[in-house]
Amino acid sequence: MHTQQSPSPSPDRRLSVLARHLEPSSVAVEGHSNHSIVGAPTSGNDGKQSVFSHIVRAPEDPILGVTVAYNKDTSPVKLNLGVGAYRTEEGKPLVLNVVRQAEQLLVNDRSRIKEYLPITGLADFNKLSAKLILGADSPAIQENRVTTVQCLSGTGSLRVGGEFLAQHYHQRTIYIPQPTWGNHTKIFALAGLSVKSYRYYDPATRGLHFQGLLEDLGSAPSGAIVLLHACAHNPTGVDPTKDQWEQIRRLMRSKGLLPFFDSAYQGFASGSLDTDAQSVRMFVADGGEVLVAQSYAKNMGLYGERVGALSIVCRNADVTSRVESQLKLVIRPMYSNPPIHGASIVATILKDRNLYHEWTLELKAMADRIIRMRQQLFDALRAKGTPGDWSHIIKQIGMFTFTGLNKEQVAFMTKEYHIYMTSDGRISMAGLSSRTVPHLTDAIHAAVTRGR
Ligand code: PLA
Repeated sequence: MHTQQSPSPSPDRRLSVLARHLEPSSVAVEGHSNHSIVGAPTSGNDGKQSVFSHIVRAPEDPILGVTVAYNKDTSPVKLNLGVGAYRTEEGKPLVLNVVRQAEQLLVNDRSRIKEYLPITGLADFNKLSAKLILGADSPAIQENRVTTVQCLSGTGSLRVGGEFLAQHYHQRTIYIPQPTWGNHTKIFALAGLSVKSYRYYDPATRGLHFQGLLEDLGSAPSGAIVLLHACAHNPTGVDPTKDQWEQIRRLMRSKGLLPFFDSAYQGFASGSLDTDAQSVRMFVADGGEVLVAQSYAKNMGLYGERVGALSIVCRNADVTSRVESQLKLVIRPMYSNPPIHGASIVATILKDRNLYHEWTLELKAMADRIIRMRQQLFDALRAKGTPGDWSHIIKQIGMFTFTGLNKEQVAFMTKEYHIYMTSDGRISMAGLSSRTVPHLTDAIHAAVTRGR
């Protein structure tokens, strides 16, 4: 046994231990007799089958698998419009200027340490995140009715919220829009909720199926949870109008349905952080309870840093603090506490007036470029005389266009044009540039006129 005084093993000894582990004829581990391990099903050198040999190969993820296929393609004209990740006009990933500045400040600050964060994450980050989504002057925040916990981006925030509800909420059914982001079903089902859907999109009008939505939520059992996309609905790019949100709110409150907002694109829909938070704020303003999952993946370009937050707005401060105490019990056995770096970047930007302002400009520039891509693609299809009404491309908002192209047309475009997108016909407008619009236009034209 090593004590604090004992010297660490010499490099030679470590090497010999390593060599013994690698040697096929010996599986002995120091301090253990050989025969306790030889012949064990996991020993690997006895010609026996793997204990995992029954495992069947899983399919790739419907969204992230598109990137896997794209990476394997060697064509110089290949184009990835699958995952919703922002690209510049040059087709390159973008690290925001403000993020670079914040990182520099963090590196220069010698007082910064790498200790564990609390289970709930970085306190400043949590406060600022709640303000960002609920509004700086939100009465709910002032009345201490909001608990916010830092989670692993949007996905982790949804999962923690789902786990909390499955353990502590009386109604374990969640209604998700049809269609929705593909991961929603799995996140909530694995959290232990029963997942049902409500009508959302009407393929005939390529718009909101408002009547269907009201009917389905109207017949949901009292207390059911309802997943709502705060803005820039994925994959359809179709959001309710302000009036429609108000009707949804009234219906949900009258039936005691519990809203769970997924806010993965704040600032990306309209270019304004406040406008894109309007739906959430309407539900908080009536004093009722709300859950919100926030992601900084898209609006701060922090995809791989995995920064997000779950806020639960409750009726009063006392309930709120009890809810927070239970959230900690949900988080601790999952990943103990969240990572420090990404949340520090966000907090640095949100609390500095100048950085914050600069961020809003960079965000607006990204949103505007996406909107320009919509116009360019629409104009190009019109100019080419491609059959069909393509006006939905400029009407839809956010990162994606739900083109209406079917599975076969998508497969054709991938095979013949090396254009990669999800099989439901969703394209990430953020992956498009003026340079690639003509190629996409040719592909769409060929796909829809094929066999005519
Ligand atoms: N919620 C919605 C509606 C999303 O579209 C996404 C990401 C998330 C949550 C989760 O994002 P995060 O965990 O990275 O914060 N959707 C992407 C990526 C952009 C993905 O599928 O993971 C998409 O292409 O749909």
